[in-house]
Amino acid sequence: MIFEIKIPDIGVDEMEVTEIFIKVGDIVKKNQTLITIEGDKTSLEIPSPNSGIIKEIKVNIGDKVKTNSLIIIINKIENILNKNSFNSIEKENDIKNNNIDEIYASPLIRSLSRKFNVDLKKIKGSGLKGRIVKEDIQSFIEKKDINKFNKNNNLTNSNINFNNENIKKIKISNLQIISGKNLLKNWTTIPHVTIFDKIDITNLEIFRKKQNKIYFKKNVKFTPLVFIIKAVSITLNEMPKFNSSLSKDGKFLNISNNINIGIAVETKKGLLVPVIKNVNNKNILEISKLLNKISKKARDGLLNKNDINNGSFTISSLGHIGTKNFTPIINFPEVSILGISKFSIEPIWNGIKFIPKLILPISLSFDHRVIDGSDGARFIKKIDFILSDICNFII
Ligand code: CAO
Repeated sequence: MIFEIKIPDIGVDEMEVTEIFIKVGDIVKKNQTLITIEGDKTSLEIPSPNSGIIKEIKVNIGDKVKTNSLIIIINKIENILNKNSFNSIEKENDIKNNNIDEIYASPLIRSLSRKFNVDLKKIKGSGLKGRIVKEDIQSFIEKKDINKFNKNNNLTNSNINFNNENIKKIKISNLQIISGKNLLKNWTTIPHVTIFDKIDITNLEIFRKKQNKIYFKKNVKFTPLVFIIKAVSITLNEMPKFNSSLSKDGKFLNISNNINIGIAVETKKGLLVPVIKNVNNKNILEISKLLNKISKKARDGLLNKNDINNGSFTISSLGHIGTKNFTPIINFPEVSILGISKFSIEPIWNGIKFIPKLILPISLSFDHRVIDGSDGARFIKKIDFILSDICNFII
């Protein structure tokens, strides 16, 4: 008997077919995975509701499917075979299919394997009953990358011996491996321009110290970054191009209605970028509390997905360590990032004499496909204007 297999209720408008595990003529068992479909946030395996022989496959990889879309037609097995012959054909089919169904991996793992171009057949699963888990993929990629690196640098036949007893090997954390890949991609695919400036924050520092005295008893401490976040938020409101992302085809800009500022936080495992959401609706006290909360959460390894998603602009501050300046890398899909270095007293000429001023070096990297140098300069000047006269902007 012919049986039509349709997409069950997927709860979203449509999903994309990303894997097809069977071909016409294959014998499938009840509950055997037939295809995988993926949406923005999830990936689903569609199992066969019956045993049977695949008669027709109605979809191709890349097709969009909806609830009730017809995907496969099978001949139900009871009608053409008795149980014994099913068992023997089933065995033969396992061999013919190279046991593709015996790769035990969740849809998430299958989706990860496609993302990182990993052949699951080459991985021995370390999970229950040989199930492939995330760590298996990570260590596979790690090994592959080390081999590739050695090969590219002609190290396989060792002009440097990595087993040499004088060399200490340090394992790179998984976070660094993943963020390293993103940094490389962002650095090599986004045409960065970085402009540098110095901002007079003498008045800001006087104001900050005053505020810190007032709030001392409430256990609140404002670092310069809190005011910088506020100044950036005001500037983004006026110059929304900096709060956007470029469409895949590069033909239009998606301007974000929310000003969600990501803050680069140094943690033991590597750099993390938690996001303070809707900064434009927050005062400096709220920003200060949120900055403390998310940076602590990041350092304690407690950030969840909601803490790190939907950023629209990033700030990276190395001021507390003491750099003169640096070129921050844009955090895709954002189009610009602000770097903060260490402030110090500098002699500034006022037309008559040199006077000591507290000067903060900042750097703005932006995607030159989206932002012109002149707009970049205007952005920095606006931040300069706000920070030099902060009281007027926050009170
Ligand atoms: N110049 C001089 N001193 C500065 C400063 C600056 N630009 N910015 C901060 N400071 C001071 C603070 O005032 C504070 O000093 P006091 O205790 O005397 O007031 C001290 O440095 C420590 O500040 P902080 O680090 O606790 O707080 P913050 O708000 O400045 O920064 C955070 C928070 C989470 C951004 C920061 O701790 C951090 O992790 N930075 C790392 C960012 C990073 O690694 N970026 C990557 C760059 S590229 O890879």
